[in-house]
Amino acid sequence: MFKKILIANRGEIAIRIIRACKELGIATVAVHSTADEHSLHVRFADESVCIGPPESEKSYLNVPSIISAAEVTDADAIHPGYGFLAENAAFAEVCQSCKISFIGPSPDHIHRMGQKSNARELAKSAGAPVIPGSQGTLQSTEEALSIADEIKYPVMLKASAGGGGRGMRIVQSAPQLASALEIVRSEAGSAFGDSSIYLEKYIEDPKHIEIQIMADSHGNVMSLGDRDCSIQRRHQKLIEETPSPQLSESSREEISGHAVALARQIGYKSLGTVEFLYDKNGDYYFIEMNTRIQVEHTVTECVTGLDLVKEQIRIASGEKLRFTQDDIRIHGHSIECRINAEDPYKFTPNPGIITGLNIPGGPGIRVDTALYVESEVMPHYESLVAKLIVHGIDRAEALAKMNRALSEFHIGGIKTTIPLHLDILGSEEFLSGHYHTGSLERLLLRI
Ligand code: MV4
Repeated sequence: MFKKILIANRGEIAIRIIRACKELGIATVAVHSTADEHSLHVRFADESVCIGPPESEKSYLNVPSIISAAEVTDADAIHPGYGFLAENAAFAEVCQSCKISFIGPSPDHIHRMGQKSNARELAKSAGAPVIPGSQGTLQSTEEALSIADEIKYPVMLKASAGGGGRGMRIVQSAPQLASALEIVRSEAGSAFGDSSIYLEKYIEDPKHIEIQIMADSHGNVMSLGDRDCSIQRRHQKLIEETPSPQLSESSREEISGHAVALARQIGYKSLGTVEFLYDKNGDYYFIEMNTRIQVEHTVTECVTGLDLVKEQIRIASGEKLRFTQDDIRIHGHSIECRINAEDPYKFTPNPGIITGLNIPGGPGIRVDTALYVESEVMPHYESLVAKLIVHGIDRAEALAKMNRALSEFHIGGIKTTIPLHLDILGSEEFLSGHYHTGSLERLLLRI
């Protein structure tokens, strides 16, 4: 097992990782920008190193600075958290060449899944259903026109280096295709330095269902169930829950089976998330695989009773998982609300100093946050300031707990998404469980 882990992140996830390390008896090194000197993650770690000025590019994304911090503190592993360097294959490779363990999958797995057209082909060969579309990347406008003609419009053009909603465009009919292709190509070229594009049939208003998988280096691969992440706006998730309401047991099992088969086929070793779109006919399709610990891993922790960060660290150190698929039981229902420092109806960032804080508690309530009174929410970083997670015996109890906890939650000094969460929880569509990726935008038009 590792003796010392450097956490290449900030905020709630850095604290989450430090907590896992402490329970495993592993020493911790925090890294921080000059703006984060007084942050909780710095205080909670055994040691800390300043890695640069406030801007992410110069600190949390500054690879030489982070590697130097690991070398001077003699850390034997780096946990990247989510965001920042978490899915950067080049960074994972630098760690490897410096004899520092990267807590995540191999650079090759990160790279192969980061190329979304390649991920699609890998899923296809593992037997998972993929959305009708191109094979690999598009070679010409003629090829795009002929595939779209065959699968029928609307279609979607996607940048292979994109993902998570970046570099995508819907095309309604043939006359628009050539110009849309040029636009997506040029945007992808400047945003990702890679202009390869693929094409899929456009699925209208799907549910976003993802499967948490876990695989060790001893051939043990398992599913930890699904999450419904359909409540999103502009590809930012707001609410996640497990199990997904309105998903039949048979679909759940099938989708999980495809996620496990994919991980097994490619020899994946770490935690991972396999994303699917689930359409109005009950058909589902693989879209992407994430190779990091995700923000919403907490709901899976609640219903499985596992500590996913500890398992991720154990896997990276080469340990064998102490349980198999048959040991996994799903208990009750869990929901997470992401509390962002934003104007809840304009979705504009709202940084500031925290003047007061009342954190909800009681049975079945978990709050992951780096906030404290007089701490500062800065404009340099993403606006997630707290995750409120509830766990109940069923969905009705989880919903009641979430309403109760949201009403107790007070964050003074900044605007947050708490009022919007209360609106969503009161909406008929959310209550019914029949919500999809278009539901939130439609709800916002009515309030
Ligand atoms: C799609 C789609 C419809 N048809 N692909 C957005 C994020 C990225 N992971 C894939 N995304 C989508 N891909 C086809 N062929 C609709 C979306 C999509 C979406 C997906 C998941 C969650 C929220 C979404 C919101 C809008 C669009």
